[in-house]
Amino acid sequence: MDKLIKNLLQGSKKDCARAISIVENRSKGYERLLKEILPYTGNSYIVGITGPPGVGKSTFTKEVVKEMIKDGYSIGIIAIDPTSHFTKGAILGDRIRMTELTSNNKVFIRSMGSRGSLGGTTNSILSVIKVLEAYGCDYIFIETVGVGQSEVDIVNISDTVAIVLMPGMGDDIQAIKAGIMEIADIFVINKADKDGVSKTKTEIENMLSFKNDWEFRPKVSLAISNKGEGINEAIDNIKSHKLFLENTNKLMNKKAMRDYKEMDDFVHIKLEEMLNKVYKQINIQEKIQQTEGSTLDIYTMAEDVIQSLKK
Ligand SMILES: Nc1nc2c(ncn2[C@@H]2O[C@H](COP(=O)(O)OP(=O)(O)OP(=O)(O)O)[C@@H](O)[C@H]2O)c(=O)[nH]1
Ligand SMILES: [Mg+2]
Repeated sequence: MDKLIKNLLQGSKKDCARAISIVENRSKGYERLLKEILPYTGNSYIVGITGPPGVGKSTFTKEVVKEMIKDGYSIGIIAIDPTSHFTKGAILGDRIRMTELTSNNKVFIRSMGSRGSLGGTTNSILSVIKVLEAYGCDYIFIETVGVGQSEVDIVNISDTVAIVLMPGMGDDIQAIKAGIMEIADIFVINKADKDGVSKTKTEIENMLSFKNDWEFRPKVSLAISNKGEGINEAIDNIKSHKLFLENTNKLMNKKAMRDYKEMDDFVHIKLEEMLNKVYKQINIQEKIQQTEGSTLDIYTMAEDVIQSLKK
């Protein structure tokens, strides 16, 4: 473990991958690992990339990352995979269209299931972010599908949320309007080579003008990601939102919220562990099965469980 931590902090990709697996699966030693890397965390800027399926989120992210590594930044990419809890690294690069980045030393790519690999209620993404921070990522990009319905709550995780859309999504925009207004910091209309770009842009601008007391009015830009066009403008927009957060002390608040959430996740994990122990001790399953037929006083039973938890 000492060696793993040392190598992780020195930028070993292999050990970063191992450390992520440990915290993701909450395997033996994960708490110690997180505690020891804590002093080296908190320095990454988190960008959430979200939007409907197939609009080009991965292609866009890949192009943004390609530009940013030219400027010397180290980047982490987490793709939240809603379909599978276990996506093997080998097919990941293909699936999220980032094959050409996987061998780059400045880029670390990882896919995660949306509900945590243990199938529990808490997702370990905040702990995975900590590992990537310790690894030395300047920016961490998190790609999720869908807006407002994703199990991983991208707003509470990200410093900047970029919503990617494509032309001809009028109805979709209507459907997700409320959600979008709440969470978007920048908009990217990708596939600007397709018909209907200006209509979609007008729709978004109109939607934004319903509100006139923006602290930071989301900027809307166009991109043709598969040709690498419009990428620098989107990066500028991300950076101008970052500057806004820094100048208004809001960046610190976001980090504090993430810390609170991670702490709360840990409390829940610990409580769940304790609860499972108590259930085992008092043979709860058996008790419930034995009383088959008669009315079970589940309320008193629940109170007994809580009492046992307190012991
Ligand atoms: N015409 C056009 N096609 C694009 C553009 N950007 C991406 N594509 C294509 O759109 C398809 C989907 O791109 P992805 O990047 O996988 O989209 P995604 O939003 O990440 O998809 P999911 O993760 O499955 O939701 C691919 O075939 C891309 O090559 C673009 O600007 N114009
Ligand atoms: Mg994708």
